[in-house]
Amino acid sequence: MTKKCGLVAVVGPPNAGKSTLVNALIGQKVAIVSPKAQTTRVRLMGIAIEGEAQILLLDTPGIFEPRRRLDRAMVTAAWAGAQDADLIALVVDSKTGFFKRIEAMLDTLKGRSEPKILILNKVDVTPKEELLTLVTKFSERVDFEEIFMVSATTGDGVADLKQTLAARVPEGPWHFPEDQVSDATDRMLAAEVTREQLYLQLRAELPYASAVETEKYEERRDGSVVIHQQILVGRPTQRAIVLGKGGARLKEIGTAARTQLAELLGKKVHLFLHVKVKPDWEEDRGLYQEIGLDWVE
Ligand SMILES: Nc1nc2c(ncn2[C@@H]2O[C@H](COP(=O)(O)OP(=O)(O)OP(=O)(O)O)[C@@H](O)[C@H]2O)c(=O)[nH]1
Ligand SMILES: [Mg+2]
Repeated sequence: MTKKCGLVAVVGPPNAGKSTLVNALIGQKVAIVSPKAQTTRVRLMGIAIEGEAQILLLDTPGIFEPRRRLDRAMVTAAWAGAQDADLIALVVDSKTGFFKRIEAMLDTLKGRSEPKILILNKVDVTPKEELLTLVTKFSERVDFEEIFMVSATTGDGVADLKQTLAARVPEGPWHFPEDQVSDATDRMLAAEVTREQLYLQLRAELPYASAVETEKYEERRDGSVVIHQQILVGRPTQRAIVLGKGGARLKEIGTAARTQLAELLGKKVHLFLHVKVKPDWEEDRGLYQEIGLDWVE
């Protein structure tokens, strides 16, 4: 059979479940997920295989009204991700429905020439009637070639969606070896897994302005890996929150991140975390490069 390979840009508002869906389509965790909006900061390519097709899924940061420099860099990265895609998949949270922020996004989408599909996610928590109303509303605004209703967490409708994506990508050789699941390096993955734990364990307490930088990533001869990371926060009070009483919170974050990473990398992990106050980290060009974002003026 002829091989197929194509790029599907997964775009949508923050918290719609884009990363969860990308993981579900791949059948393995490649992207971090949290209840906090704006979890994904950089584009990440996840690689799914269905029969003869290699589907390159571009997970992007949520699209919203950007204000700060970091926000602007994230939204720029999201739209840039749709460039040259064979298909744009708009993912929305069907529970929160149709709102203003989505309308602006639909206007942008309308002007783009790539074929588009709509994915109504989180059907497990949305009444059926509301789904039908949404289908009508969205169809009035943009010419979607197909509309899917899925639940990325229960897996409902995901296999069907995957087959459709496979059928839609063009013929061509595979771009990645068949055992590769994403384009992220282990070093990047390590930083993301720690950031996910920060989000999961601190929730509302967590300062949005935090970042994780991997300072050292060293493979040892015994097959284990030694990782040193810095958690950057803007203020000393935020450092205290991340540390917790007697450093207990940081310890828990470290333990959970290490366990998760060991599982993903398939090797023993020695993880060392440090919290550093760096008030101006959002204005640090070098850091943007380290976390994979382009600097926007
Ligand atoms: N009930 C339900 N929750 C879901 C579903 N898909 C995702 N979620 C939850 O929605 C939240 C956001 O999921 P993410 O995958 O991080 O969303 P995202 O669109 O990647 O968000 P950003 O990266 O911030 O733009 C998480 O708490 C997920 O567990 C779903 O199908 N049903
Ligand atoms: Mg995401």
